[in-house]
Amino acid sequence: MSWFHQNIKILEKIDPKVAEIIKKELLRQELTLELIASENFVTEAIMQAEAQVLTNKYAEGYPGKRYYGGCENYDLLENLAIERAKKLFSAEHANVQPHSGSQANMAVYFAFLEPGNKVLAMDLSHGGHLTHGSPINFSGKLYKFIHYGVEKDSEVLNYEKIRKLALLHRPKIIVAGASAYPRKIDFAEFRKIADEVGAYLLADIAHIAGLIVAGLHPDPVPYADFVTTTLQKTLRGPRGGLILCKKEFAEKIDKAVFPGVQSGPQMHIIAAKALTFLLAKTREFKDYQKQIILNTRTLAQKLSEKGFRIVSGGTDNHLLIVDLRQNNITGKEGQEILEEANIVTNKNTIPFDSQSPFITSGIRLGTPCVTSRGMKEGEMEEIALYIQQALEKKEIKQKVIDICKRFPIYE
Ligand code: DSN
Repeated sequence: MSWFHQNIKILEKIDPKVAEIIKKELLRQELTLELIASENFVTEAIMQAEAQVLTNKYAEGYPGKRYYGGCENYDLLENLAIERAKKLFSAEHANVQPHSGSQANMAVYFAFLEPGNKVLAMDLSHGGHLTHGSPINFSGKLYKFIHYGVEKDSEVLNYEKIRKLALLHRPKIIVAGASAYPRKIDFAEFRKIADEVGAYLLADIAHIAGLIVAGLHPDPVPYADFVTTTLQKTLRGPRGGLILCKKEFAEKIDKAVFPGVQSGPQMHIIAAKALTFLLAKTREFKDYQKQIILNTRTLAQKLSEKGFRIVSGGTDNHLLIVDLRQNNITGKEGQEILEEANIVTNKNTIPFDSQSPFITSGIRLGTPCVTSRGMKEGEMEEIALYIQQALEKKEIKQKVIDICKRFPIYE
């Protein structure tokens, strides 16, 4: 009997309804091609770390300075996670408590900005993130964000234009990072701009953290004052956040996380974070990240050969954006048609999109999940064909199920 079935036995007896939904979800994950760029499949070891008695404890504060008794094991655990994070990223200081990437960003803003201060960040519709100043997010409501975007023709960042915006607006923080940008980000260039205007530099590497620790993307740690990330994407860890910073900012960052924006840390998640940092130092992890890049490049190339327009002409990382305008369907329709064929994607704006974020003109595809299943370039070629055939409304669901069965997630 598999690990999964053994671990759900008690729940099945006590709450069969919830257990049934979880079992249905396992089947959905096993039988669909998951191409959402921000998702991944954790190993059973990560799930074991998350599902432990550590969930029972309040450990507000930090190692050696807790507000509750009985925290000796939590001090050991949090110190272990902190030391591993610092070593993995070669960072001076790490805070492993943020519950999410949004809360990690919130803590940095809270530590170094006053309401109304200016921040320069990437436009959400060009690939940025909600917490980079969207007017419907706390960031855009509390602070005055100015946005840079990509160029209309090349669809890549123009650092000279970003510099000019920085000189004009003199932001207090510059945010470098994205959730839908398929190209490399030049953090050294961002540092120069930040220095010229006296701004702090925040690198939000939530999407590309795995590639960075594997040495496959420029590293922001030597350049940025603060680096934030999630662990559940390319890092293949639990859902949660992390902040790295220079030693001189450590106290302010720690105070901003707790008691500034959070109370009790989720210690069971911190156990899984510690394990993620350990695994990310292995040769297997580096090979996995290399395969993500090979797979994404192959998927982009094969789709392009089939006539699809890929935003910016390709990809350097784990994701690509497909512009569906010439296929006469919106991103929303594309996502829905693909889902009918068990291919899971998300609709995504393309730069200068005329459609709303709810409709969009594109879809975002990423390969971390299918790479975790063991798929390689040959399978990417198959997937590109299935995407084309599904969007042409051909019946290919069974073929998608067959390829998924060849690459089980949890044996
Ligand atoms: N929702 C994540 C993404 O899909 O990129 C970012 O928070």
